[in-house]
Amino acid sequence: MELKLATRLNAYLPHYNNDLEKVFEQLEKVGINYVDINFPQQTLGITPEHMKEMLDKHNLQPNGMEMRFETHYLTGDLGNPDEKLYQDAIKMCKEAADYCHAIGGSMINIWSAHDGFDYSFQIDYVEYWNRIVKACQEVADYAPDIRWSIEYKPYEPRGYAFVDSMGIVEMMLHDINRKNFGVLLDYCHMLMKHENPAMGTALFCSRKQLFGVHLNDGYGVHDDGLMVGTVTPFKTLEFLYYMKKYNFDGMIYFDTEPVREDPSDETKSNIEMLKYLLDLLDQIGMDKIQQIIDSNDGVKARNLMLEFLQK
Ligand SMILES: [Mn+2]
Repeated sequence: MELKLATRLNAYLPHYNNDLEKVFEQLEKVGINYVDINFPQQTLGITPEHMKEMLDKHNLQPNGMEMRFETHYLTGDLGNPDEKLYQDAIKMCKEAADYCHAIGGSMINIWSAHDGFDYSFQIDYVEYWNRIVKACQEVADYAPDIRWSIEYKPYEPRGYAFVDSMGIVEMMLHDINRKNFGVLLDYCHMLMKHENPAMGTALFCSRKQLFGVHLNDGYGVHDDGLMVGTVTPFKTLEFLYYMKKYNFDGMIYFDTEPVREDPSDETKSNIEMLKYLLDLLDQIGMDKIQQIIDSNDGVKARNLMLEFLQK
């Protein structure tokens, strides 16, 4: 599996005076080859031509854009009941598509930070649902050559996020009904929902609906954004197993937050761990792992885990 590796630019920017070019220089040094750009924040004051030039100079491929809805959308993004704000959110996605085209990117990930609710009796769920579906159809048809994805999260910053889980996102994709709409799985978000991340890669990747992955780790309550494989290494191994099995060819983005660590040391650690875990799968062998899964035997599964540790 060819590795398309990206990482959070916001982990780097404060260390480099918010100079994107200096960040790109560092990314190239540590082995990152793809970039996702937060829209609009990280494009402000930078023409697409200049962005493309900076990417080319540092041998970085544009994956695409990550939608970031800020305080203007505090009451909701693509489902906002206020018509003006709703139209603003749709327009922002279309502008992201234009920028994405101009830099040669192919994917836009939507994390709707404010779509959700905090109180009972706060929103009309069916109306809200229909608005999100309609907005997603509109942006998908506006840029049919772009792969659009929804990144769900169970809560934070809202008490309840609207699209919060594997099941809801699949219902949503069913209603959006566009081939260029899929899902981006964020590993930490899945832990927060008590989902087993591997179940997500198996189900979505086998249906060709898995467009991207945010890899990280955490303790399941908050969006910790810890380094890959540090808290739940076996779950990470199983997550990667299904990505390999179903030939995932999208980007793996390290959505980690080095607060006290040097961002480049942290990225190198993420890449090292990812490669090590992928190599472990190869050492044991995909067929052998499949045989163990087929036996539906807890002790055999544990034996496999011990074998991973003994390699
Ligand atoms: Mn994420």
